[in-house]
Amino acid sequence: MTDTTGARELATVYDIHRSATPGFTPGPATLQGSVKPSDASFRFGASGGQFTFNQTAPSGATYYYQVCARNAAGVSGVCPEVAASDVPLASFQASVLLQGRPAPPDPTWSVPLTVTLTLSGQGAPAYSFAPTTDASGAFTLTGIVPGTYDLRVKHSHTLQNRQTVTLAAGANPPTAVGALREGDANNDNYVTLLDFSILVTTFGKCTGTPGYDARADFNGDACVTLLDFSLLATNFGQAGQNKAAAALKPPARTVNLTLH
Ligand SMILES: [Ca+2]
Ligand SMILES: [Ca+2]
Repeated sequence: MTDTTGARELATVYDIHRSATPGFTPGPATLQGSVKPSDASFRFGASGGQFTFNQTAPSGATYYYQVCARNAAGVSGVCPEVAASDVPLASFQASVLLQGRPAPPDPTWSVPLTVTLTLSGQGAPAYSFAPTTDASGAFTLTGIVPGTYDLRVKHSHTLQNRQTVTLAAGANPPTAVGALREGDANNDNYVTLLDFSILVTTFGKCTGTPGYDARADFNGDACVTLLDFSLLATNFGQAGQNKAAAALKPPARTVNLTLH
């Protein structure tokens, strides 16, 4: 809320009241919280001073909020009122393609992912999810404020895919994220010699064997074999899709990978 009335420097506390009835009379029963000058980011006495008051209210109704200024002399007789209603939220199903696995549906297609949604033009993600795909590589995200987002999807040993999605309120059409490229054993969003080194160390081993390192099991069959090496070799030298990390792209070079 923005304080646009005069004499704001006289207020020492703002009380926030809520009711389901418009034009209600604020009192102890309607008080939801108070904001004081010491609260972060609120500049008392400055022109255009703002503060934010977040509250999760029961769904399905419109609520009316009043903000009353208060100081040692008492409570202001003028308490501006605003109405707040449910924001209709968006949901959508997305699916990834996973490399080196049997045709779906197959249990090896069920994997944990790191998924973020970032509002276009923003730096920090608005949402972070950790879904597990079903046996066909699909997952569903819900509870999202409609808008246009950068969708980023990564598995711990694949490169990241990024694309723009525009979400409307309610269920949206499915989004195909595409193939997540395998080979990023150390999860830095590049397939480099560092990943090859991890694979070499655990090559020929299966789960349960001392020294087995699942980070190099790119095709999810619980062993590190030539199949995994082949996936790494296919994607070697590539980087994930991530505008923010473009400056970190490693120098181009040619490397011959040989396993003995
Ligand atoms: Ca890597
Ligand atoms: Ca494998």
